[in-house]
Formats: sequence, structure tokens, C-alpha cells
Amino acid sequence: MQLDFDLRRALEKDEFFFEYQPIIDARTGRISAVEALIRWNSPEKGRVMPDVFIGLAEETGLILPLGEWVVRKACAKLREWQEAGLPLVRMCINISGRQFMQGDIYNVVSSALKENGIDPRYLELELTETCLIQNVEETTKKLGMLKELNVSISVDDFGTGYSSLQYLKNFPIDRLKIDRGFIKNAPHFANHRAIVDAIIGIAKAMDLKVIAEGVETVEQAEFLKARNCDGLQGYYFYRPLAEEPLVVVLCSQG
Ligand code: G
Ligand code: G
Ligand code: MN
Ligand code: NA
Repeated sequence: MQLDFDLRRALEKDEFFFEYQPIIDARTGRISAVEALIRWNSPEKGRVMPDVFIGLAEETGLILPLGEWVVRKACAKLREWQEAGLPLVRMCINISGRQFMQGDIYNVVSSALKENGIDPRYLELELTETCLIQNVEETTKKLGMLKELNVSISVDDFGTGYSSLQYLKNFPIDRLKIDRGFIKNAPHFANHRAIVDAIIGIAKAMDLKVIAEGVETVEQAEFLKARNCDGLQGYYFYRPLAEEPLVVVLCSQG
């Protein structure tokens, strides 16, 4: 298949790169983390977004080397920024289901941290709810090993899977990211407002931090702050940024 071939070649030719979307600490208004989002700079197609190729990469297995590239690149960037004297914040990376279940995620992460001399607390792995519940036993084992490295773990797109609270209690996770579908309607629709309230309540009761994604309006931001949501992410604050503007923003907050 042509796209699969092109993606493999793109990996060899180092045509992938990240944009970075800040996550705001709701209490202080400062950037507390950035989420690295992959893009492909294709010579023929221009900038290609991940929804075009991540699904295919999962199907073909290319997600294993590509996902490894993501982990290594994120750690290399952290080191680069640290050496440049930038004020560091956590870097969140997205880990796909197949990468987590089939890949040697523990060794990939631990060697990338070691090679770059990164304090593991600066790295956060975002795993989707659906991925985590595929095989609870295996997930518990893998998360336990990753936690021993001291990296952070968050559950991405929370609320869209069918998770039981039981697994949440047993998994060593740090944060829930409320899916943006709920945030979109939260200020205006009572049922979505109730879901957001409930998720924040669950997170607090379990001593987890909670992040809202897809915050696009001041009403949403105010609603979430009033509910004591810990972190806010979305176009209202920042769109995903190229590295240069991100560095400017990080430096300007000192
Ligand atoms: O970047 P964008 O906002 O278009 O992201 C679209 C989707 O692609 C999101 O679901 C996001 O989690 C996913 N995505 C972005 N970057 C990565 C990555 O590096 N690895 C994986 N597995 N998914 C990613
Ligand atoms: O699944 P994940 O949460 O990793 O998805 C990240 C995706 O969400 C990226 O494609 C990013 O561009 C997109 N995104 C980030 N903030 C917003 C927002 O405020 N509104 C919308 N519609 N999409 C957003
Ligand atoms: Mn994400
Ligand atoms: Na998400």
C-alpha cells in the first residue's frame, strides 16, 4: 500500500516532527506541561496530521518503530531544552494501544530516559481508556513497571471508553484527561455538565489530577475552574505550537 510505504520511508528520512500544545495549571494560569503531537512533513503532501496515518500505522505495525521514535524524540527534545537553559515542564506523549500492548514500552522508555539523562518526572505517557482495559492483568503489570521508572501516566480521552472504577483504583495512574466531547457541551447542557462534574469528583476522590481537553471558550474555562479542575488544555489557551513559538512562550513565563 502506497501510504504505508511512504510512512516507512518518512521514518527513515526523519520527516516526522512534533507540535506542542501547552496545558495550563488552572490555579496559577501557568503552563505546567506540553503535549507533543506528531506531524509528518511530507515532501509531496506537505504537513500531514496524525489522524491520517496513526490508524494505518497501528494496522500495519509501523506504530512500533514510529512510537519508539516518539518516545526517543520527546526525551531528546527535553534534553535539548534543558541544555539550552529553558524552564522545563512535563512533556506528555501519546502512546497508542498496540504500542502499549505489543511493544516493549518499558525498555523503550527507560533507555530513552537514560540515554538523554532525563528526570523521569518530566515525561508523561498518555494512554487511552480503551487501551488500558483490553487486558487488565497485562496492563497492571506494564503500568507497574513504568511507574517504577517514575514517569507519569495519564488516561487520555477519559469518559469515552467503558471503564469500571475498579480498574482505575488498581492502576497506578496520575491524571485523567476528560475527553473534549464532554467539555464542548458542558456549560450549556445539563447532562454533559453532570458528566464533567462526576469525572472531576471521581478524580478527586481517587486522588488523581484531572485535566480538561478541548477548552475553546472563556465560559468553559470558568466553568472548569469553578469545579476545581486541575489542568486546562485547548484552543482557548493555545493551539498546538511549533517548537520556536513554544520556546518563546516558555521563556516568557520564566
Ligand atoms: O494532533 P492532533 O490534534 O491532530 O491529534 C489527532 C490524534 O492523533 C489524537 O488522538 C492524538 O492523540 C493522536 N496523536 C498525536 N500525536 C501522536 C503520537 O505521537 N502518537 C500517537 N500514538 N498518537 C498521536
Ligand atoms: O486524543 P488527544 O487528546 O491526544 O487529541 C489531541 C487532539 O486534540 C489534537 O488533534 C489537537 O489538535 C486537538 N485539540 C486540542 N485542543 C483542541 C480544542 O480546543 N478543540 C478541538 N476541537 N480540538 C483540540
Ligand atoms: Mn492526548
Ligand atoms: Na484526548
